[in-house]
Amino acid sequence: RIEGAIFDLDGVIVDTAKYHYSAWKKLANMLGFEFTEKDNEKLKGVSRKESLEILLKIGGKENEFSEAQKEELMDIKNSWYLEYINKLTEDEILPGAKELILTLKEQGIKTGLATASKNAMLILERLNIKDLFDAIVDGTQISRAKPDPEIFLKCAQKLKIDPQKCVVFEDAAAGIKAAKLAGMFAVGVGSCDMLGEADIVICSLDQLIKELK
Ligand code: G16
Ligand code: MG
Repeated sequence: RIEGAIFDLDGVIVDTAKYHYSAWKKLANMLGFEFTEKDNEKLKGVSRKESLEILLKIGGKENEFSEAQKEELMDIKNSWYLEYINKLTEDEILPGAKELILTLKEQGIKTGLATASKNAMLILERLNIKDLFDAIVDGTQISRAKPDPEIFLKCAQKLKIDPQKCVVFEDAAAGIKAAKLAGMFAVGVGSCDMLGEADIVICSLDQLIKELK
C-alpha cells in the first residue's frame, strides 16, 4: 500500500521549466550558439552545474571555461531566472496539483517535495504552498543530482516511510530514473516518449484528479 507521495517541483507543481529554458537560452545566445526546446529536455530535473555542462557541450564549448568562469555563468543564468521567479504568482501552480495533494492528504497519505532546485524555498513562498508538504528536500540538501536516488531516499526518510511505499510524480527522465533506483513507484507527468522508464505516464495532474473523481 502507498503511504507517501513525493512530488517534483519544476514541471509538476509549477511550470518554471519554461523560465529555466528562457534563461539557459539567453545564456547560450550570449555565448554565441543556439539552444532549442529539444536540447532543453536534457536539462530537466538536472542540477544547475550539470545543466551548464550539458549546455556548454551542446555549444561545443565544454573546454573553454575555468571553474571560476563556470560559477559566473551559473550566477548570470540564475539572476535571469530569478527575475521570472520574483514575479511568480499562485496562478502559475499547475492545474490539479494543489487539489491532488489535498486529496491525498485527506486519505492519510504523507506528502513530500523532492526538487533539485536551490531556489525551491523562494518558489514555495511565492506560491504559498510550503505547508502542503510534510517533508521537503531541495537542491541545497543533497550532494548527488538526479538520476541518483539520494533525493528521493532522503525525502522518504524524512517522511519516515519505506521507499517501496512511496509514489513519485516526475516530469523529467532523470527524475524517473532516480525514483526507480530508489525503489519507488514512478508516475511520469508529460509525454511517453520522454518518460519511457516510468511505471505509468499521465498527461497532467489535472487529468489524474479528474479520473479519481
Ligand atoms: C529543477 C529543474 C532543473 C534545474 C534544477 C536546478 O529541478 O527541473 O531544470 O536545473 O531544478 O534548479 P536551480 O537552478 O533553481 O537550483 P526539479 O527537480 O524541481 O525538476
Ligand atoms: Mg521537474
